[in-house]
Amino acid sequence: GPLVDTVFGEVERACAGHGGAVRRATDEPDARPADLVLALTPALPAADRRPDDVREPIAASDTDPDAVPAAQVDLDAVRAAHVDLAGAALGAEGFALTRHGQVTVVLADAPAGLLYGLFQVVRLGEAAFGPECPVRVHRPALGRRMLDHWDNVDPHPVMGQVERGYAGGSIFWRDGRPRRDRARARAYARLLAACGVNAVAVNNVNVHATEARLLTDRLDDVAEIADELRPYAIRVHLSVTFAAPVVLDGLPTADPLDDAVRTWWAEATRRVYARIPDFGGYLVKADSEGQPGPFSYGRDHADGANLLAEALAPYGGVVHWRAFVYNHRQDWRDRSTDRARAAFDHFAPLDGRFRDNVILQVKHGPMDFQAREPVSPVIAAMPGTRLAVEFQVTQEYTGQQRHVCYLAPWWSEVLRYRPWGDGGRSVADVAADGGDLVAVSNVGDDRFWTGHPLAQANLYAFGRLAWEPGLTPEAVLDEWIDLTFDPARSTGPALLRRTLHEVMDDSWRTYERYTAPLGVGFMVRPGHHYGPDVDGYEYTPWGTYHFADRDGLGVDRTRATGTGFTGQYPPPWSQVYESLDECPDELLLFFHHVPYDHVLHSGKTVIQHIYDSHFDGVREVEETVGRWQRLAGLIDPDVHARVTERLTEQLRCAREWRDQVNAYFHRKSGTPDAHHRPLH
Ligand code: GCW
Repeated sequence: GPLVDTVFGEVERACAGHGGAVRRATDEPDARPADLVLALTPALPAADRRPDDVREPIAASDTDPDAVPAAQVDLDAVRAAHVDLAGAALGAEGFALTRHGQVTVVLADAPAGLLYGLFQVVRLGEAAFGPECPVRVHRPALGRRMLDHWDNVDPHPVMGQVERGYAGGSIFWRDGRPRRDRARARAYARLLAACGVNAVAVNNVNVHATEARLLTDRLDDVAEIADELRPYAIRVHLSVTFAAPVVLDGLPTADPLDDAVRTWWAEATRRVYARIPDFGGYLVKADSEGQPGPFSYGRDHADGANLLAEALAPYGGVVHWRAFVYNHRQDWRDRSTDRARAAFDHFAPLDGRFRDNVILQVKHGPMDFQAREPVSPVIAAMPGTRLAVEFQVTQEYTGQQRHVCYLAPWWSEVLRYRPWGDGGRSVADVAADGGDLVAVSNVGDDRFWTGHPLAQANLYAFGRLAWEPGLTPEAVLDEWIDLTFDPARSTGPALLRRTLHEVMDDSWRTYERYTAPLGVGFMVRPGHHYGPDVDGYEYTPWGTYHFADRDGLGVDRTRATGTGFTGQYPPPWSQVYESLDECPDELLLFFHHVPYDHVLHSGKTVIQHIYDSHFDGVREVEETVGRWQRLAGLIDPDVHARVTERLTEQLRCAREWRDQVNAYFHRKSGTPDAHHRPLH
């Protein structure tokens, strides 16, 4: 099939110019259909290789007299020897990587497994061909590892081609049409498969007029993209508007319980599958930030999601139904409404009512992709519902791909968090149990894919953590460094690797230090969300407040005296967050309103922490700028120049954050800095 063709294409490409040869046993008359074995031997012994031979896996070759040509490997013997290793079925995507004599072998039950196995060989590079090659079975923890593109077909007057996109235009669409850059689309599919991503939503969750039509008369455009992604085992999903029957076909209602509406969705969905048989399903943002939804008809979100699920069920499709539902027109004077509560309040009571092909897609935090938030309590509240946890790879609130901000440590913390305390299941376990990991893409038509070249690491890390949530952020970064910069070929491999770790490992915490303090969030410029504006959202309808006054700051979300949000968590966290003594410092102002002289676990007062962390954060960016200079000459000059240019802006912006936040709290509190630094 096409996937096996892809694998062979990849191997042929790797062999090209290395004297390698590829033998495709599956083409032979006596081949059995289930024989998915990829056997690879290096073309030359390591000692004889030129530097540019080192990277690629080489299939069978007769240029090395000592190497056993992969083509001569006895496949039955390989299977027999490794049956124990594979044990249970490898599944649709799993593979076993092993060594058979001098031959590196990938075993798979299905073609996608072979593809992922090949990429694992590429990841290991030279090591895949030595005796130290790690022999093991790989199966993805999460069955669906999905990227949501917030891409518009017609550029939006405010948001442009990509909503919250910081990497140029859309990779799929340009000025109302598909881009039709096939090579680029293929290269993107290959990149995603190499990261482990297997599903993509091709348009923005805010579905405007043109994009609504992708479901019907513009379906060919979606099919075109599906054709490009399919050879790399990636399925296409579509964001649809809940009002589709009304806006596309003039039905009088989109009421989910109306028979004509149900028939409409059934028919529309039938046509989608007739055109795209492996279509993944629908993604829906309903009753959220102005998007239409079931509330308009007096129905709830289970009614809404089940309507689409019913239409998709005959074809095996799924609905990703977003839980990002809150009142974005709240009165800032109303202290009883708490945006953090909204998703739980709307959805937890519906647990058990969703059809089994509904996946409720929950942002990982209760607010909105801030640099620090607690884990959303919805994740622990819906045992009878399939959940997808949503991350944001695009750096809307984390520096917009102008700042270095390696997000894997943040996601890793979230995935390891145990909502029921030590010994209980983790967020990764909950998502793996019938659910997904989903992220908002950070890719555009930028020549480095992601605007900031180092932001590629976030895309890579998302895919890798979705495959294997237990990977450490440092290990993932090492993989990315190897694949991207190929230190083995550089003249300063140790310096290159060390510097990239120094620049990136802690960059998320650095970002946190110079922006909003102690989990309080926002303080960004309204609208575009870049740069500091402490009171920018304070008196707006968006529900994102810090409540700073002359005495203190933070949001009281306790049960005792606040909004009661802490009660949405199961124990022990309901108690930990409620308690001023137990609440972790980094989340203090998310859960509590405290005086400036409140003493943190760190021993510092809140106000002194604000000053210190902002000075520290900027100093760390200054160090990053210096470190990056050491890499001049060690990496591609264009990449180096692009990052240098971004770092200049990051430093400017970090200083602006420091000075605005420090000046603001100095003026509010009247408390001087213990170290007498300028507060402005
Ligand atoms: O963070 C907010 C963004 C919106 C986005 C929304 C969402 C696509 O500012 O641009 O809309 O979240 O997640 O739906």
